[in-house]
Amino acid sequence: MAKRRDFIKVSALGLGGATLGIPLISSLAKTTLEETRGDYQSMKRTPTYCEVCFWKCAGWVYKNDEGKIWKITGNDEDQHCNGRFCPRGTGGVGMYNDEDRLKTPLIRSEKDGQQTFREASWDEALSYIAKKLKVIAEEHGPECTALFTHGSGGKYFGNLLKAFGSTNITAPSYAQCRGPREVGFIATFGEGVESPERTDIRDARCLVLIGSHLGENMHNGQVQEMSDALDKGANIITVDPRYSTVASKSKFWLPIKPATDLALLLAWIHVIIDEGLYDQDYVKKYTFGFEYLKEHVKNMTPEWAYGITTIKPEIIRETAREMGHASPSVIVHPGRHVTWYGDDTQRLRAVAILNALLGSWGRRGGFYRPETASVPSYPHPPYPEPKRNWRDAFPGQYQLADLALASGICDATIPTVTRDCSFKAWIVNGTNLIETLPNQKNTLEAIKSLELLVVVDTMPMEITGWADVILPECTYLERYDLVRTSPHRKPQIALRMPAVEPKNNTKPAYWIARELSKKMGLADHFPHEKLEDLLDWQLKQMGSSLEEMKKIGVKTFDREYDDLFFLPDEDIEFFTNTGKIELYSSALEAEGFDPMPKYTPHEEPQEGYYRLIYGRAPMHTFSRTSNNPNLTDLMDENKVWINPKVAKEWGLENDQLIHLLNQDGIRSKFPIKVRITERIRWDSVYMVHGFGHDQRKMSRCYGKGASDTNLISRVHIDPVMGGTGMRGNFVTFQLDAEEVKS
Ligand SMILES: Nc1nc2c(c(=O)[nH]1)N[C@H]1C(S)=C(S)[C@@H](COP(=O)(O)OP(=O)(O)OC[C@H]3O[C@@H](n4cnc5c(=O)[nH]c(N)nc54)[C@H](O)[C@@H]3O)O[C@H]1N2
Ligand SMILES: Nc1nc2c(c(=O)[nH]1)N[C@H]1C(S)=C(S)[C@@H](COP(=O)(O)OP(=O)(O)OC[C@H]3O[C@@H](n4cnc5c(=O)[nH]c(N)nc54)[C@H](O)[C@@H]3O)O[C@H]1N2
Ligand code: SF4
Ligand SMILES: [Mo]
Repeated sequence: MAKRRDFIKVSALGLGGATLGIPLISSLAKTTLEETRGDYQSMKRTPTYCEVCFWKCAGWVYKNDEGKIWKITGNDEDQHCNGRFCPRGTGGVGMYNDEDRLKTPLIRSEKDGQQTFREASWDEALSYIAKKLKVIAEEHGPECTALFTHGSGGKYFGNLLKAFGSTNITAPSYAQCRGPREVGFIATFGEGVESPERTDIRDARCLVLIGSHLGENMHNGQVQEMSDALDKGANIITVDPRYSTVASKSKFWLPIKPATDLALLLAWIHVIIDEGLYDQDYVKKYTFGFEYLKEHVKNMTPEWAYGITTIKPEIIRETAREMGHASPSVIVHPGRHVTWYGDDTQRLRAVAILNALLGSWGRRGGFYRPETASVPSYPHPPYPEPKRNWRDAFPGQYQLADLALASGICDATIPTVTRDCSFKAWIVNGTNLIETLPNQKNTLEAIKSLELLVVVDTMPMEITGWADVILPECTYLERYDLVRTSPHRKPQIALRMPAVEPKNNTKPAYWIARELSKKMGLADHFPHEKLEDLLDWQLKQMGSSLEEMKKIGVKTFDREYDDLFFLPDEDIEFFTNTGKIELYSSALEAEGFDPMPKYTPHEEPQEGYYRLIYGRAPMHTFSRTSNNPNLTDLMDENKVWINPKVAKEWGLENDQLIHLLNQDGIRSKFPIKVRITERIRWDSVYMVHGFGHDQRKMSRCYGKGASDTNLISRVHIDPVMGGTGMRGNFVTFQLDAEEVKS
């Protein structure tokens, strides 16, 4: 068998090797050594899929003779991870071990005139919620309730909410993340990119990454495929104002001026058409609007783009040729967190158009057609028809949004004279909205207008501090969940089952939702007392069983059709109005938007201010891992990256503590250490998202580093689909910072 590359090495890509990789390798290698001594392979193991991020890798949890979790590793059969977990997944056991976890239900109450939480039994907490929801439904209608969710429990609470009479179910992974990408690609190809992304990176000959920092963005399978592609000689073009880890592995690094990517994309389109580098047969056979596009980009030359992007014309031409020569095995990566400047759907349209010209959609080394295993749904009574939904708060707007907007529901919770759709109750499951939605003042105003806020979480995060009732869920290592059925090259399912008993007085979301349904008179919608019963029933219909899945963890099915890629000359009808790939978008035009993307300039920082940009660190996921004992060992605070030229002007030194002050006069709650580096442009500063927690109950991460969300008070809404552009904020420095006392 070929020797497998160690995943950790992948995270140590290039320059990052010196800065990120070494501590990562040494510290993980240490635990791995200790663990191997125990020969974990002979230990008892149970299957799971990881909940440390939303790539959902399937793996095994090994336990020693004392029943202690010893190691979590990947399942070899799993397409998401190919047997290898990332550092965060390996460290997932820290979520279980964290002594700061929520332990029992809590209800907001008053003591000596002060608000506080008191411990409650599950019965009391759930009765309290059911009673409140009933009153709210009688007074305002059940449609006034909303569910914010990110993670597995969403399905159960979603079922409950729909049974109750509300369809306002939303996740921040849309309007704060990949929404514009899905809308831009659906407008072009009639289909979205989905998650995991349908990118055939392993066979790509050229990969273009536009602010998509694979390697720091540690979505497992993609990073592995990128590493394989590099081994096979693929070239990477990275467009990023920051010298990211992947930039160091790239043939070209284009340190673009932030907020100008659309100009670069249009100039690339110009060159590709002008020099005939596009896939002419493909364009002729499958696309609509080529002549309009050609006319549209006629004057968008590299020289034009140079003045906007600061990228030299010859580099724009050279990189366009690089893509053209690799066509169709070239991916202009759609990215994932794409809510940047408010014109994001149009930027992603340009990305989609570029891929269409290069003929990469439906081609090997480009984009494949994923398939998803279909799991039978169980019979339950019909849901009531809601009288209204979140869209009523935005008449005529965001028609192309195919999912509910978390930020939209938040906005529509603040009562105004024009809006009669104000929400009165939120159930928040597995999303730390305070750190997740931009404009914290707005989020808090919405929360203060609520009659009921229920938070289901594992940790005492910021959002729990605002709850009326806190329901402690057990971690993914202590529960069953529905089988994972994500789209991939082959249809596949993965099982999650408990490796250990729930700690303290915590419960799985399924149990919570079902018990609540009983109190609300909606138990008919949860016919299975235990999730295992439902799983076994579903699995048997699919030709497997719970027993089998406990042994194998992952099961792969054959594809229904042999259509991973287009066949040569195949006739294809795309799900667009014209049945073609729309270079000219009829759907956008019908909604009154530009049918072809246009560059419009964005605001620039004033003298003494720098654009605030943010991203991921390989060993953390948003704010959810900041207190994880295993992962804080690897990184326990963020630093603000500042260009040496700027640092010199301000007299800053490495590791000096400073405060950041944004354009609206908002000061970072906590100070942050300076990191002086050539790896960031002089007009921007950079920090990792997920730090600067102000919940004292999280003992390891309280006051460590700064929160980008604190400073993102200005939001540029995407008029097409309502995404929240968050990179139009600017900060300056305040040098009067003092160490935070924990
Ligand atoms: N400023 C800023 N805002 C951002 C981003 C950014 O980079 N910067 N990124 C955006 C993006 S791309 C996304 S996808 C979103 C992500 O936003 P969120 O999904 O809100 O991410 P987290 O902040 O990690 O919050 C996850 C919450 O789930 C809890 N949790 C963890 N495991 C479980 C579990 O098993 N059960 C339950 N019930 N709860 C659990 C955690 O304790 C935490 O409170 O944020 C968006 N917002
Ligand atoms: N380790 C880890 N991996 C993760 C996650 C995590 O929390 N931790 N979260 C996952 C999720 S839900 C998501 S959505 C993804 C997000 O990951 P990605 O979509 O890959 O990246 P972002 O975090 O949006 O972008 C960060 C990069 O954009 C660059 N950038 C900033 N402004 C501009 C600009 O104007 N133009 C260009 N070209 N670049 C710019 C920044 O310098 C930075 O390198 O990561 C996923 N993977
Ligand atoms: S990429 Fe890492 S954190 Fe995300 S699901 Fe996979 S192992 Fe878990
Ligand atoms: Mo995301």
